Amino acid sequence: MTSANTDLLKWLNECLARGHSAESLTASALQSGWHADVVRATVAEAVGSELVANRSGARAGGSAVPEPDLTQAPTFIQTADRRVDIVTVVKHPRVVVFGNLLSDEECESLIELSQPKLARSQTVDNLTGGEEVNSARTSDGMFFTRAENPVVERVEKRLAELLKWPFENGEGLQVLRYRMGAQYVPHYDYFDPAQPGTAKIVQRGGQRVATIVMYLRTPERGGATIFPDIGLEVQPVKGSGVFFSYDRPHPDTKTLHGGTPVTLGEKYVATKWLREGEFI
Ligand code: PD2
Ligand code: ZN
Repeated sequence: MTSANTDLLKWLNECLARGHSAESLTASALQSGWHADVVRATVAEAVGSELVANRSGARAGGSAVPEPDLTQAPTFIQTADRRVDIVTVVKHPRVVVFGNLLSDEECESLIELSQPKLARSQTVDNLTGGEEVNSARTSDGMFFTRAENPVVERVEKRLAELLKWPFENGEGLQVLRYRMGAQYVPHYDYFDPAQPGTAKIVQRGGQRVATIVMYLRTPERGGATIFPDIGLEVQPVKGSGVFFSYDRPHPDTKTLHGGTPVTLGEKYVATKWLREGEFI
């Protein structure tokens, strides 16, 4: 049996930690001239150890989940292009509030680029697996495809690195606009396994395992993201974001969350949902 190569293993581990997928790294290694058997053995070893590392945050029976590296209790994480602040950390549910996640220019570009497609928000219909207008969410929304434009791609790459989760496992970025009075009643972001439409939805990349809601415009009043099970309220401050993960599609993850009504001004967010596997 061919064994793993130490240099290649080191490089693979670094790239996986930055959010690159095993598939794209395999292709790069082959292109650089590594022997296919060596690549296969080394990727298998790197992916195996990555799953073990990621699983340390998951509970028995749960999936591996995205997780920023907070092992040294850092006050910030330096990504390739931005120093992101760690503002608040909760262990269970895993919630991390990031400051300085997006620049003002990125927030404004995302709002501007979303305008042509903004329409009354739709949520996935659990019964049919299709989409429907939902009275529980009174915002307007649209989806970008992954890497649809350079700003979206830059933000998505930053998130992959920050959360140590493959870029390819992310759904397209969603932008939501909440006008005065608009809200998002408390819900879970995972797909309910008891619903008949879920089987179809999870064919594309598996379950959702984490969410990051990024604030693009600060309303003057209201619009907090709330976690009723733990009494947490995150203020929607432009450029910051709230991340939370759920290692199983179950209320015991305590990830019930909602957006309180905007009572003055207007709130914009961009939400990124992360799947277990590649979202095609
Ligand atoms: O905009 C929010 O605060 C919010 C709250 C709950 C967004 C989402 N959920 C979401 O996009 O899933
Ligand atoms: Zn949500």
